[in-house]
Amino acid sequence: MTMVSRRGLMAGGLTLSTMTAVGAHAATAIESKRRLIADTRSLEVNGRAAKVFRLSDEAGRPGLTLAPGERFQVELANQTADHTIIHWHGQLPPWTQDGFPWPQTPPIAPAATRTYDYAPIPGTYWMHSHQGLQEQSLMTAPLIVRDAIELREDRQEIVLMLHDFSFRSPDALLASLTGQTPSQIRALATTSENVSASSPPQVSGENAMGMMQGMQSMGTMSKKNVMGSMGGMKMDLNDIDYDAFLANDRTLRDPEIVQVERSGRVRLRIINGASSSQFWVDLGALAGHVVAVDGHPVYPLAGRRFPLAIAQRLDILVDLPGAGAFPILARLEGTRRCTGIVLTTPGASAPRIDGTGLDRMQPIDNSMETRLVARAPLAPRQPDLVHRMVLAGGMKPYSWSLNGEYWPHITPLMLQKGQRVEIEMVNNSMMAHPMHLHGHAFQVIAVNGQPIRGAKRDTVLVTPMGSVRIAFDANNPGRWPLHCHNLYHMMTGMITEVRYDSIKV
Ligand SMILES: [Cu+2]
Repeated sequence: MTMVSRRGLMAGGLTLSTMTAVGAHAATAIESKRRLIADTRSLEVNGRAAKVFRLSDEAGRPGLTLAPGERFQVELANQTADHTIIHWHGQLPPWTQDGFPWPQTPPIAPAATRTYDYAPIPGTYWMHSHQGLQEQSLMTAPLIVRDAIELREDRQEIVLMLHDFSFRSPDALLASLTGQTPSQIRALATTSENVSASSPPQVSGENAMGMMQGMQSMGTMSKKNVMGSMGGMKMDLNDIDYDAFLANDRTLRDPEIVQVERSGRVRLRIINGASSSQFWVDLGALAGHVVAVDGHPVYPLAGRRFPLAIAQRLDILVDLPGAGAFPILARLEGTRRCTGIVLTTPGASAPRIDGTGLDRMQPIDNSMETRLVARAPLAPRQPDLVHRMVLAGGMKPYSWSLNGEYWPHITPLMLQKGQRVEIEMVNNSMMAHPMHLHGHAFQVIAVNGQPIRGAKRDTVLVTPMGSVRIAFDANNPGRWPLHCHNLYHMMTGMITEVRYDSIKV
């Protein structure tokens, strides 16, 4: 019981230092399961109500926050009228608890519950539905796993979760992209040879920019909000024109105001939970240091603006320069649109931010990625196995593929337990793809053919016509999705499977 009240205090935004003494024995004090409830709610966005999903703990707070050393012992209750399945994004559970609708792990029926029990890894994670388009309707929440070192650093923790929001139904959004209904899209997946796609993988050498053989499909692309360019070619951004962008469920018309101490020390945990939108995190006048990406520590990287692809997270340490109001903005790539929260010290009033006067943001890129260095890199080792994967597709017709295949008609990437595996992802399209591998933390070891000893992550951006090579140790046998985390790319085919050969299907 003390645990519940302590977490209640934390949600109020007190500095963690006051709770450290309790936190030290919290791990042993917890024996009962956490309860996580999936249900629906009414959310007001810019004065208009919408029905959306909700994932909350037993006290009604979004998602879950686990104490240092606490196991992920959770009972998930589906109180919606739909089947659902929740994925613990970036965590490394056994594959049967990962939350993907495999035949072996079907979705949870309405009114049913499912239990989970695994050792979580610390950091900033999140959870979201992997069922249909539920993620777009905010079946998403933070999953924060604290560790003892963070508690000792005496910083106020501020979670900032981003969403893209439309009053239109997700089905209607998808239909407007494809010109088809969801059932027609499923039928399309069975006739993938009708869709213009790149030729099978023909990567040669390390230089992805040599991958120009798929360029013939680009002449067919046209789009009203085309932005940016690459060598004179157009690149595509922001498939959907959203009604709003949310920061902790609110827009900048009425942003969340977070009380902070004068000269306070904070840890921002920023989660891009948007379905199809990528942002620049903009600290404004503040200077910050990125200390973790996708939950995994990196050597501190200083800056004021940081790219945040779909599904990625950033832990940023900020030391406030005294008293005042400090907006923390998330600015949509390729536009002037933004959302955010405001940190205010006692007595300071929050400024009105309407986004006018802001400059248009460039597309996000991998300029930060190449400067990140993992604090706990993989041991140097030659790969036992290298898979090459071509990312392709376009706006007309709206469909996206991996190695020319469309889910569920795919050929799994096979591997064996104990192998060091590398995957070279080559983007043959004019859109960036945030690629997510379930069940493993990978290290980014090359960007656009340039070798790096980069960050460990679970989601990495592969820029238009660019390439990224990742490495991981095959240490978690199972069936694991590897997919683009743009929901509409995934739903039109851009997902495949990484499968251990020991798994019988
Ligand atoms: Cu994509």
